[in-house]
Amino acid sequence: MPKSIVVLISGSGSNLQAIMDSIDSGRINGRISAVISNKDGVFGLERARNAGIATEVLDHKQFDSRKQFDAAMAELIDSYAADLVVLAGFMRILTPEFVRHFQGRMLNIHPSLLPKYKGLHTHQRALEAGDSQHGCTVHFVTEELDGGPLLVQGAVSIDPDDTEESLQQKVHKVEHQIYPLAVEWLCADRAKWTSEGVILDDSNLGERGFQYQQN
Ligand code: NHR
Ligand code: GAR
Repeated sequence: MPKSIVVLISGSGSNLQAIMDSIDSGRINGRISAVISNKDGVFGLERARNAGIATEVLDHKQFDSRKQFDAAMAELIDSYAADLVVLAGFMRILTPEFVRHFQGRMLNIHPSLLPKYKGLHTHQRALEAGDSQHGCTVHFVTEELDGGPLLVQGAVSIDPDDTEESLQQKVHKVEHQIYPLAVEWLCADRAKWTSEGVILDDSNLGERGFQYQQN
């Protein structure tokens, strides 16, 4: 059975698009049951509608607390019988209750080589630190912000003339390669998070996850 995937977004949804394209090409054994945004009017919603995918807007400002917002969102996601929840540029921190409910079946893509630069403004921070490398990481979501077990990461080099924008563009390109790959592995039951760590096929990936080489 193809897996039911629910994608959470807050913005342009280019990672959502990369996953939709990979489904269309037959690489991912799954279907996107719904795209949920906490912001109305974002381009990611249009991408989903253009592809005939159900969309939902759940505006966090309409709720009295994070807890209530997350409870409503969990219920909405469950109504689509999600096997996998994919955070694709989703910008609201999730409560422990929410995270526990989807533990082991919720992924996030973060624009840094975790465990470096958890949180926001990662490109700027990598540049200011004078790093020679930067990148992105797909990880399982846990209560610890950007702190869950790593599944796959892809690196890019930082060149002397890179700016925040140029670096962000380079990282985005790799995001669009590694996120569909991670979703493919989970939908094929090839990857999972166990008490031993993150497993791909029969090998334990270790602390840093699979190291993707851009071609
Ligand atoms: N929630 C949990 N519990 N654990 C994670 O690992 C999460 C998460 C929610 C989102 C994505 C994350 C990222 O990849 C993510 C991972 C938003 C913020 C943030 O500070 C930080 C990290 C991430 C997403 N959000 C502000 C807030 O108050 C709002 C910022 C805004 O709206 O622009 O929620 O980087
Ligand atoms: C991506 O670069 C993703 O790594 C980042 O937001 C962008 C979303 O782009 N995520 C975060 O910063 C999470 N806090 P997209 O909407 O085009 O996929």
